[in-house]
Amino acid sequence: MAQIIWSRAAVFVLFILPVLVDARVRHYKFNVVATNVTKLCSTKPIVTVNGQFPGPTLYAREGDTVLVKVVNHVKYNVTIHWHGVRQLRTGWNDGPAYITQCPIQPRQSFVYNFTLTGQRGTLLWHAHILWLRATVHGAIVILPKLGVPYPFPKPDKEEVVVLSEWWKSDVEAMVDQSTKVGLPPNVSDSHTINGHTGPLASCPSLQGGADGYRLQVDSGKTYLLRIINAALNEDLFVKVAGHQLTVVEVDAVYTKPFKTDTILIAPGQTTNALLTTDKRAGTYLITISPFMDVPIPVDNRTTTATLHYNNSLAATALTTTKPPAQNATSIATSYLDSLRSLNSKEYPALVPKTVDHSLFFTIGVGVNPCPSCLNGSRVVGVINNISFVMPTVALLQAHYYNISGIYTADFPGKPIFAYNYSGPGPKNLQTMNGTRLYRLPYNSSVQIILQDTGVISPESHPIHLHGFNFFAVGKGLGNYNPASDPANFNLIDPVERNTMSIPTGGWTAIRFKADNPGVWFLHCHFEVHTTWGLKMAFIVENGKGPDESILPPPRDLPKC
Ligand SMILES: *[C@@H]1O[C@H](CO)[C@@H](O)[C@H](O)[C@H]1NC(C)=O
Ligand SMILES: *[C@@H]1O[C@H](CO)[C@@H](O)[C@H](O)[C@H]1NC(C)=O
Ligand SMILES: *[C@@H]1O[C@H](CO)[C@@H](O)[C@H](O)[C@H]1NC(C)=O
Ligand SMILES: *[C@@H]1O[C@H](CO)[C@@H](O)[C@H](O)[C@H]1NC(C)=O
Ligand SMILES: *[C@@H]1O[C@H](CO)[C@@H](O)[C@H](O)[C@H]1NC(C)=O
Ligand SMILES: *[C@@H]1O[C@H](CO)[C@@H](O)[C@H](O)[C@H]1NC(C)=O
Ligand SMILES: *[C@@H]1O[C@H](CO)[C@@H](O)[C@H](O)[C@H]1NC(C)=O
Ligand SMILES: *[C@@H]1O[C@H](CO)[C@@H](O)[C@H](O)[C@H]1NC(C)=O
Ligand SMILES: *[C@@H]1O[C@H](CO)[C@@H](O)[C@H](O)[C@H]1NC(C)=O
Ligand SMILES: *[C@@H]1O[C@H](CO)[C@@H](O)[C@H](O)[C@H]1NC(C)=O
Ligand SMILES: *[C@@H]1O[C@H](CO)[C@@H](O)[C@H](O)[C@H]1NC(C)=O
Ligand SMILES: *[C@@H]1O[C@H](CO)[C@@H](O)[C@H](O)[C@H]1NC(C)=O
Ligand SMILES: [Cu+2]
Repeated sequence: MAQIIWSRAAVFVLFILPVLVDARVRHYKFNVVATNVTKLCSTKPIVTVNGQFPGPTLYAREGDTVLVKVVNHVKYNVTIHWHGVRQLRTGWNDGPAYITQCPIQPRQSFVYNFTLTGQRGTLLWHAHILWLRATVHGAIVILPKLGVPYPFPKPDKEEVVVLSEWWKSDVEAMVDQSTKVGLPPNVSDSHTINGHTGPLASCPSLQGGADGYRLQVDSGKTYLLRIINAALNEDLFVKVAGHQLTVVEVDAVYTKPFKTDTILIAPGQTTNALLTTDKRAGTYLITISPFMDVPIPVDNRTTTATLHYNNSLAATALTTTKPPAQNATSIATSYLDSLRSLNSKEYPALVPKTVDHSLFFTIGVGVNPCPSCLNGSRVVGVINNISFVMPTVALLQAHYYNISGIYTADFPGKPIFAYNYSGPGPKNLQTMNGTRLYRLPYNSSVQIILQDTGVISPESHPIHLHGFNFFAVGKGLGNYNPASDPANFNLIDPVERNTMSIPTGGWTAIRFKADNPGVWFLHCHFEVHTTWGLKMAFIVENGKGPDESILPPPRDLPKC
């Protein structure tokens, strides 16, 4: 008993007070294992790292080198992606299977080795193969360099809040089944908050959320919540009854602080927000609920947690709040419109002012014949009408070693023909497929218009680019107009991030500087769409300078 109390205390201290010395190497060991997680109210084992759900938080400071030894003890092939870590010249350690590495096979291991350069804040790590990231994920906390303050009042405490989705049935079996018959996979059975589900009919002890996640706070303090959306397929609204949240950072980039009573967070995104406990002592409801503004099925359950003031009496009433409507587009839009880079002297927004490569990508779905499918056809995910075919050799290896026949570097920079993109699309919904990449010279300035299509249905897609942060310089509804829309671009303080949602039936313009040589994945962070082929990759060539080439691969890089 004493042992348990001691170890809980230790975990708590570690959570809120990571005491880290100056720039150095940090070692972590990730054992990928099958685990029964009792707080999920289930005896079905799930794949975890070190038996934890969510997995361990990786703490480091800006400038640190991180070495993570990943040992695969499960029956699946595994890779881990350090989502948002720039991986300057170290693309071998990025993690997406068959893009930058072959998977770590059962009983094998691999040491990921990367340095955290020019980034500070919260990111996440997650499996990047199959649907394993459903349960194989956790936080990355990058503290500022020693002695460098936050550009906002120092919080008294910090708390990692990982949001996720949970299926009662085995996730891989469920996805295999849906792929076989050509139907969309089932939506999840609950959202989770730090591994706790909401109230579930199948689990009486969790009724009413009594055993759900509880954030214990003292009065009169400021907490930094490091919120992560590790869900597979859902944009989520986050609310805390009676409290406003001050957003200060997204995707490990500081923002201009702004107050909001609702946060919107897409899969793969992170949001740091300050919560001040200046309300009367008591218990306040926290709600996590989906945002989906078209009739596409989602897990529409609201998962709840509670904020408990320490000095409140046991009998204090619960202050509740109503989550936003599932289709609350106006709340989503006004939240997204408030996000701006901090753009201070210390943290400038280095927005590319000119464009060398102007790309136009349509993002959506198509329908291809599938004789073995229930319907005789199946929905595929496409960018510029191409459904991406995963290679069997990692693309970065094929690029580095000049192995031919793995990919072609002829991804089209714009659609083959123009149509009313945001309308229902052309009559013929059939697509192309292929392992086609787009080649970018080192240091070129790139603009991509990400245009949602209305094929089957318009939908907001969270697009994630590996290896870079980008600036979201513009957005709009309907079709992008190259004649009039650029005049409204924000080239001063647009939000800088690694994952950005395209508005439903609209477009987003992003810009980045291709200053990181390697092969870099761009894909929808809804796992269902990635699985269907909504992905592509860039080859960024080496530069001519001494530090402008990709480094040689690690010796222990897994083989296919
Ligand atoms: C999980 O629980 C089941 C049922 O109680 C049990 O058979 C199995 O051995 C457990 N697995 C692990 C990895 O503990
Ligand atoms: C990690 O990578 C760096 C190069 O980026 C290299 O110098 C260092 O030796 C590597 N460390 C290990 C333990 O492999
Ligand atoms: C999908 O959901 C349906 C309805 O809830 C259920 O009957 C079915 O078993 C689920 N399929 C899988 C593979 O879990
Ligand atoms: C709450 O009160 C207990 C007992 O007084 C104390 O140990 C703890 O640090 C307080 N704060 C929180 C956040 O639990
Ligand atoms: C949630 O979705 C289910 C299944 O699609 C539906 O039956 C139910 O009415 C929905 N609930 C709400 C509150 O929209
Ligand atoms: C949102 O959904 C509700 C039903 O759940 C519907 O009554 C309402 O019209 C929808 N609002 C918008 C703006 O589509
Ligand atoms: C089957 O395909 C038709 C034609 O593409 C489509 O309208 C229908 O929604 C599909 N049904 C299912 C269950 O996917
Ligand atoms: C691949 O080709 C490039 C350009 O032709 C060459 O510079 C490089 O040395 C080759 N790499 C390998 C590993 O053969
Ligand atoms: C494109 O489609 C949308 C949605 O159906 C429609 O509102 C719009 O008028 C169409 N635009 C043109 C130019 O046809
Ligand atoms: C997509 O590609 C297919 C196959 O080549 C073609 O039939 C179709 O017209 C194309 N659609 C669009 C929108 O480019
Ligand atoms: C896509 O590739 C598969 C084989 O991988 C092929 O059967 C199918 O016809 C292709 N579809 C199109 C539209 O080219
Ligand atoms: C694991 O990866 C290897 C290398 O790509 C592949 O040959 C093997 O089929 C994969 N195993 C499974 C179970 O998918
Ligand atoms: Cu998508």
